[in-house]
Amino acid sequence: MRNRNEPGYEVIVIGGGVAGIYQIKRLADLGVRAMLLEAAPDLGGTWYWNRYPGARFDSESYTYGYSFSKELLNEWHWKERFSGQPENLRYLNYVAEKFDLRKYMQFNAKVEAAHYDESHNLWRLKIADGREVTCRFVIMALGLLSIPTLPRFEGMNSFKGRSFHTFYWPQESVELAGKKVAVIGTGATGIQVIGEIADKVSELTVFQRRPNWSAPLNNGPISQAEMADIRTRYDEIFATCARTPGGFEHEPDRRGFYEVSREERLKLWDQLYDQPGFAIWLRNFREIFTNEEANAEFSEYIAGRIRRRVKDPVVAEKLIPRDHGFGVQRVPMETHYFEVYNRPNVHLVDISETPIVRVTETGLRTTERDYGFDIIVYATGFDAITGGFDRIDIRGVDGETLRDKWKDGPSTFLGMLVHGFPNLLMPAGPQSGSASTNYPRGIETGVNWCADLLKHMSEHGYMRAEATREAEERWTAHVTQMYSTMLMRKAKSWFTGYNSNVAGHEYGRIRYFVYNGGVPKYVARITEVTQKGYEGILLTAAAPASSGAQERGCSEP
Ligand code: NA7
Repeated sequence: MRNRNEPGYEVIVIGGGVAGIYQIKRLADLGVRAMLLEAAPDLGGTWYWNRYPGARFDSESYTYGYSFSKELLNEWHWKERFSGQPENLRYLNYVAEKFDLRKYMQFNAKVEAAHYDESHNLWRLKIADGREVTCRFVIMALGLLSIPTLPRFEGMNSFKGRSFHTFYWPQESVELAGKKVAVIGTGATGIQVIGEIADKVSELTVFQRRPNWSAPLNNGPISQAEMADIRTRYDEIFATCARTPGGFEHEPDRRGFYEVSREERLKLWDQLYDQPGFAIWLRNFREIFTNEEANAEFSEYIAGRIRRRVKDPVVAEKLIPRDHGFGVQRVPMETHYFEVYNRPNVHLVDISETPIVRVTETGLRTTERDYGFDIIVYATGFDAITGGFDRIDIRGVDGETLRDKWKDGPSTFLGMLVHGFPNLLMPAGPQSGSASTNYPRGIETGVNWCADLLKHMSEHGYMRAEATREAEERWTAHVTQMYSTMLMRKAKSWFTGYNSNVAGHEYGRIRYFVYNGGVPKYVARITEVTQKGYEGILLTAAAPASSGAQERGCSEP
């Protein structure tokens, strides 16, 4: 029998999405005794869950896939420029099968608690089925948008039809034909689902509290010949992603907004509007992100586009955001979204004017009237970034809970470590380089860095890694300071920690969730930390039972 005070695994990875899958691959390659625990019945994370019609990448597919294996890159054919959920889940399964990773994964294994046992320098994890597993290192690959949140309307359980959050869209196909459907929420998800189902349902009623700025995705198929060409350019594509602030193929227009004439600006915007993906956001002038006037001028350009696409001028005006400018939050990408409102079976209800007062047995009641529905879809967003952490009882040194430590917002070192929580690593944590960028590119960076840290520790006999308080404070101050120049700081969005359905996440209590310095700066900083012998991280030898931490080395004075 195993000694209760020896870790059962060297590393446990929590979460089997894009980050967890690659993390376990790296650990397997290193020969580390590791296991991955996933709450869902199978792997895939975001792409396991979000099965709503229209769920797809906003990254170009070939920049979203993993870059670590040439063989994988040569084998996989992305069939659409912005691939949809079913294909994305097939891809992740393909990766897991190809590299024989399933043997390291346990499903239906919801971790409820993770407590650091200081005297034995190990983590004790409690799984919902009652098991306890232990490990030296715990790697949190919990996902940034993995905790869906519902409104708190009265009567939600009384509805006799079907209702679900988009995250939990049923696995079996949902009959939409002939149905009266309500969608609540017009964020990126609502915009995708509305565009996709409008012509499949009998009546679609959209309940919009605030409109979002949105622009055409301009998706399209990728032919065999195009894919063959992409394969020859993968090195170049990933090099571009590594060079750009967002980690995408899109490079900002480095001419100054006011250095070019208005005609030049309009010419650029006309071109960008027809280009795929985030070009409209990220190939734009950099002032869009920082300068109110520049942003307002561009927002007005997009408003003009909306007015041209929506026939009813009253509806068009309702679809134009007034409380924020274009691109101060991750831009929802749409496919025929605005044209949907020209259909006779689609109705827009502005719930900022006539709020929903309750859910009834047959539908929804606003301050104005009752609506009858067969299906209510909640596209109401997520307890973003820290939600996954808050749902686990994580306790570090002296029983301090992470939930308490982060109650007013996260503080981390590099978005990957937390002072007081030794040997807890987050390859794509809050304040890391992932959230505001092309997510898998950030994930690979974080996963590799965490794997390299473990390798370094193993090679040098270190058993315990903990960010110093000073390093964490400096990083968090740096992340906070970077918000000050960005219009994003004003956004009522998950980038600033706003969620009207989660107590304490009201607008105005800003949470510094994302690193805004861009990919190259982030990578340069974490590389510098490594090169300086993991500066800011206290690396020590094992802390054997009750003998206290026996410091063998410390990489920072
Ligand atoms: P978002 O962007 O947080 O959008 C949620 C939407 O739901 C937004 O329009 C909200 O309106 C609306 N909402 C939330 N709660 C309510 C209540 N109680 N009543 C009415 N309307 C509500 O989440 P998404 O899932 O769309 O997108 C998340 C990310 O996923 C996205 O950025 C992509 O990167 C992928 P509000 O704005 O709060 O007035």
